Amino acid sequence: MSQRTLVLLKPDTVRRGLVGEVLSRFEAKGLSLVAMELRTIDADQADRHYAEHVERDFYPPLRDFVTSGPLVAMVVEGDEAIEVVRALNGATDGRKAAPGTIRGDLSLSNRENLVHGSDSPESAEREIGLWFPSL
Ligand code: IDP
Ligand code: MG
Repeated sequence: MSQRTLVLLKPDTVRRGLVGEVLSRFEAKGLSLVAMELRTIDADQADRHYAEHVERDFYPPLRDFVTSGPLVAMVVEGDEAIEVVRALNGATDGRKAAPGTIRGDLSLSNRENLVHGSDSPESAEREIGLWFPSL
């Protein structure tokens, strides 16, 4: 079943010069790009995106991080794209993520873990509407 999902290449990916490396993994997997934009977000957009986490202890530094510089927001499409993207991303904590995954190969952090992928069809619909309202 073809799906769309929201992917963020977080500010650490841009800062570290890893946009090409990370994007190439999604492309090589066979996912299609539907939309892509370099964007610097404010705290309100961060709060909307991470609405489920705003009360968590880890959220204030996460908000600082995701607003700290440009990120790449994109919508990708393909067969079971939501689950496929999260498998490519790997576990949240880069220190524990499996080798072969984006986080497992390229991140040593629980916060600065390079990528975001929507976690369900409901999240994907909400997040695509938030980031790319014209889609
Ligand atoms: P996910 O990105 O794998 O879906 P979530 O649990 O939804 O992970 O958390 C959202 C983001 O918040 C993570 O990608 C990471 O950047 C950050 N985060 C999650 N848990 C922690 C933590 O315990 N410490 C610091 N940052 C965290
Ligand atoms: Mg999540």
